[in-house]
Amino acid sequence: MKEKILKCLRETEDYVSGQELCRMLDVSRTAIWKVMNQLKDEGYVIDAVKNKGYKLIQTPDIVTAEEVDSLLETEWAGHPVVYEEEQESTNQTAKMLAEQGAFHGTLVVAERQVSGRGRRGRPWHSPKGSGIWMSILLRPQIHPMSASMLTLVAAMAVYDAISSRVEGCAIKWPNDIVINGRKVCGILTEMSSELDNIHYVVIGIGINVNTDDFPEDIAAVAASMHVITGEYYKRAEIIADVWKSFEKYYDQFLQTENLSLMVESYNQRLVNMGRKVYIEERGSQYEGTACGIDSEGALLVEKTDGTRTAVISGEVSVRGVLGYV
Ligand code: BT5
Repeated sequence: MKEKILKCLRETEDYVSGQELCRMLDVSRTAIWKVMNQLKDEGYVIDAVKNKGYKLIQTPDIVTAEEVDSLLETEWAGHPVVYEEEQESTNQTAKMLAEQGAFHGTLVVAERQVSGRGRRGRPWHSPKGSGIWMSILLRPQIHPMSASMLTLVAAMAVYDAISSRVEGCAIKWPNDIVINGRKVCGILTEMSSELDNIHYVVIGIGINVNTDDFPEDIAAVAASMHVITGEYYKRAEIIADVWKSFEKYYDQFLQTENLSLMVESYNQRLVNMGRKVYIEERGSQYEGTACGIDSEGALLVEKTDGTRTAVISGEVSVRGVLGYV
């Protein structure tokens, strides 16, 4: 009921009468009054005027299920939203829910992760109150070999949401979003499958939104949207934008089971494009020039001897010759 009331307050410019809310939601005035008080406790500023009703004046920067749900404009992505303030890792929670039979589209959101993870178990800094730490559960009817492309599909969606607020944003293949060469977002895709059948895929997304400072070990590579622009952002609005875009790109991906419908746009957003990159792959290292991705999501690299190779994401690290990008 809380998210329905929030949605209604959001969609109405003027005051919404208590009576109308009662009628719409088929509940008592006392029930409405209680929810209004809960919302105020959570930081919403609501003006209540006798004989006029309620008007939403200001919303807090929180990522509760009700806040996110009242902003989502998606058909399936983010339905339902599962919020728990503190979690080990939202990927972990999403995998657990998947094992219990949760639906395609279930979105897990945390305010803080105690044990956020990147690829190969690397730690992901996920402090309270400043970032977006979320994971979506997907049950795609695709070949397991195609699943790694979903990281790139998610990167397209996150790029849309960040670049509509901050200039200078780019994708660093395969799983980062960078601004001015610093990492603002990382994506971790995990899968449970048989050889030819996917049980589920979990895409975890971490975005540094309002983070002020970073621990020493990542301070040189990491940044937040706030550090770059000086602005503060409402995280739930960004979450809603990410999943709206994601549905669009996911549809395009399913049409062809590859990235051919977005490859051009992806390459325009690619920070590595035309740049020297240093590749570390299964014990071997080489340099080359990145020439964009192919429709399967592999990074095409021209080696110094002129030969071209397609680097598949996974057990590979790509960085700039002189540093992170
Ligand atoms: C990633 O791994 O970039 C994937 C990160 C995915 C995080 C999300 S948050 C929600 C969900 N739940 C999880 O537990 N994970 C996902 P990788 O490419 O391996 O990069 C990891 C490296 O990024 C670390 O070794 C650090 O150097 C750096 N790093 C750690 N925390 C960071 C942060 N907050 N911002 C920028 N860089 C960070």
